[in-house]
Amino acid sequence: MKDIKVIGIPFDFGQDHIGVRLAPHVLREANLIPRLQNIVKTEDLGDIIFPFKLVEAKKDKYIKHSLGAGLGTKAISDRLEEEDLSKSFLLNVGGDHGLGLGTIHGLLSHHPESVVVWADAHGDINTPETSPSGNFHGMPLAFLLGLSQHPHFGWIRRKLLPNKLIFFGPRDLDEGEKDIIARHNIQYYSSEDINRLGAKEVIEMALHKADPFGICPIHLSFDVDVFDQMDIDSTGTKVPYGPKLEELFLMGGVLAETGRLKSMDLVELNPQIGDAASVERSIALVLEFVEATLGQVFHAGKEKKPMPAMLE
Ligand code: Z70
Ligand code: MN
Ligand code: MN
Ligand code: MN
Repeated sequence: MKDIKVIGIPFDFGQDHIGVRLAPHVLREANLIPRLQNIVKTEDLGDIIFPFKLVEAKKDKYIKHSLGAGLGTKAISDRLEEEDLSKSFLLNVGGDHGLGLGTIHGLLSHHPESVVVWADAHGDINTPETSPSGNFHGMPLAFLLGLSQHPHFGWIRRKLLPNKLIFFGPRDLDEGEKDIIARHNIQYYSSEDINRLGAKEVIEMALHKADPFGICPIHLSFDVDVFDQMDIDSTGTKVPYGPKLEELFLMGGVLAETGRLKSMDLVELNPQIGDAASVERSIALVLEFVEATLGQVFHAGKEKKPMPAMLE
């Protein structure tokens, strides 16, 4: 890989907070692009444009904003499919986690064998039938695995195999999600597992099971609510008892050092949640994480980057 491509995805049909669509803008304002430029040549591809969420005249039975979510994720997938990613790392800046259906579906056209690490406090694997909320950001994996059908998602034509999916850090799963995860034997490492075994050990074990020969490209779908609620405030659904900060940074580093981490989603940062100081702190943490992880993607084995100051 010789450069980074950044694409803004202000997709917010997956939940009811409006602020997530502002995250690509505020991260650019906080110098995301120049900071990545310090690592390696970085190209900003701009934003994918979505219509604003309208109040629905008639609520879909199971999925809120299902038309926007269906058309929006298709637009994301199509956009990623047409992009030349042969020599680039792709950073997708959301938006809510519903966009993961679009990014991963599009990436599977480039790398059909991809392993997906889903770092999240949640499972995001509800079907419309098991969802307690009707929020699409709790469902993208059910569509990606082919477990859900819905008229607005009839465009889906690729599947992620359950043995290529790894959950990292979940601690707030719905009953229906637990069933699905058990039934499909999906790898699952709670924050308790991570704090007990260590992120390095967990990721190495998980990658070995998903890809014993160590040849598959890796996509990291990073929901910022995987951070403990004490570490991040500006996200819609904070959950306590998250993995330690250092374990999360280590996870990014271990993935980077495989040399196979090719892409990443960064989702659910909401700059309209929290007071000014906590918004600033949340943005700083997210930037540190991206910078540390991509620094290791491009400099693995060359020089050791010091730990970010906030972890010392
Ligand atoms: C719940 C649902 C969720 C993020 C909340 C919550 C899902 N399982 N995901 N916040 N990021 O409504 O399906
Ligand atoms: Mn999520
Ligand atoms: Mn989440
Ligand atoms: Mn929410």
